[in-house]
Amino acid sequence: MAADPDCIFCKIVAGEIPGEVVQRSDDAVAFRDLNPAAPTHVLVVPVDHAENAAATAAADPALVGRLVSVAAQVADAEGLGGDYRLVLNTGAGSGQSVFHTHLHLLGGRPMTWPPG
Ligand code: DGP
Repeated sequence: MAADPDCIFCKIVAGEIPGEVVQRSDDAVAFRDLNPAAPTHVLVVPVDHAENAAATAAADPALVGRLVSVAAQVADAEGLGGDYRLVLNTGAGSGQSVFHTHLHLLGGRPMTWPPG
């Protein structure tokens, strides 16, 4: 689906509501999370709406790889030195709250495992 008129991330991608965009390409946009859980917390989203990473992978598997590439570029630009966490919450039970695919890039502090 190209865009969902009710989707907050589609609106950020379209510039209809504010977002602190740090990188943009034809098929992906990276912007800072509104409620950062780490000193660097950036969301990398596909321009095309899909409800989660599995749906994006089904529609365009290579796009998931491009999202990871964007996250790695942002991590470098943020000076994370190769230490960061990438998260794809998938489904409400995982903690997903916005149903437009988004890759969390978290860094700038020590990470613990397992996540909550
Ligand atoms: P998740 O729980 O995996 O669906 O993560 C959704 C993230 O999106 C959460 O960390 C907060 C962030 N978020 C929600 N609404 C907005 C918004 O309007 N702008 C920005 N920049 N981030 C948002």
